[in-house]
Amino acid sequence: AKEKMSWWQDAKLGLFVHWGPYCLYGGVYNGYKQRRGGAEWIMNRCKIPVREYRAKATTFNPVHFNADSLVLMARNAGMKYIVFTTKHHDGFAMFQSEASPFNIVDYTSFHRDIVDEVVQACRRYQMKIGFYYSQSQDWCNAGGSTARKRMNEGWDNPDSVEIDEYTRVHGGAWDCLQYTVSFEDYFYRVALPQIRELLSRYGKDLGVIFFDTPQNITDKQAQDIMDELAKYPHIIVNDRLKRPNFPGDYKTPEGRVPAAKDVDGVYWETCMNIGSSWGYKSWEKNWKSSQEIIRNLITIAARGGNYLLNVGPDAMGNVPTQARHCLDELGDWLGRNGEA
Ligand code: JFZ
Repeated sequence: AKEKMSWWQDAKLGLFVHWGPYCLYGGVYNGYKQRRGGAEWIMNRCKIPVREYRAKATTFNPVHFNADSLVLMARNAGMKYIVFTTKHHDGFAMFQSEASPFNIVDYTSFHRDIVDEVVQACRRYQMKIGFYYSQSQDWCNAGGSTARKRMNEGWDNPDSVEIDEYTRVHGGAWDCLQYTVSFEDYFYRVALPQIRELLSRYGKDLGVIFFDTPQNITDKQAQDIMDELAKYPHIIVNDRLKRPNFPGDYKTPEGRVPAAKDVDGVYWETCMNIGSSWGYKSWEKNWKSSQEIIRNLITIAARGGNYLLNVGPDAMGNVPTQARHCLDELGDWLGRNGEA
């Protein structure tokens, strides 16, 4: 067993937070409900032009956000770590960055460094912190990858027939601003420098890095990230940096509880929504009951895994009431049933 995994294996339960300017749409674009995929994908699903999405992002002003209450919410639910989206596929950094002006401090009038506030609050409450970072997909920084995979599904923007055609012949990109430089350029000018920024600021505190959707990245680029991480040997890395040569430290079956025989003897974590979307969805109807969540936790723990439960704060910085309520009930149950 790897020594660095011991706190993680004991933790069992964590909070996933998907938060960025996509929450301003809440799963609705021009009055049209985005049908497929999580609401954090709205820019891609509805083919929102880069300039338009960026302009929307400048209005991000979540004045109700309070990192202490987020961390306390997790703690009261019995959670031992938080994995926070420092940059999702839209490319917006929730931290100040020299590598791209498209970040919460330099691009909005909010100006507060949200990642820094979350890390500081985690320090105050002995909560372990992990960072989600989209290393390959980046829809607003030039050269970032744009999800070639789902091209043939059709898009959720009813007005997008022309955009669809453009997308089809441009490898998933829907805006000429996405193609002005190469992926190589994006990777070494934005992704790797931002990872360095996060590590140099918080490497000591960091428990986990959660990479995602490894398309486009080369083995050389993945290795360059691993070389940075080698300076912080205590940091745990998931299995989504680059397949198949970078298996990371644990497996991430998503949205489901795997069969016991499939996860025997491996480190694993299931991430799951309380609703049906990772990012905030204003018209969410499918909230899971706390009973379902508790049953999942028990099964996951019995099979030796971790449970990473997700919430998506809204434009003001509030966690939806239904999610909050579910976490309250989870914490109550753990309190009554032996959580130390
Ligand atoms: C990715 C993201 O695209 C999504 O927005 C969210 O952040 C989620 C946690 O991760 O989506 C995935 C990634 C992997 C799988 C499915 C969806 N998978 O392995 O089945």
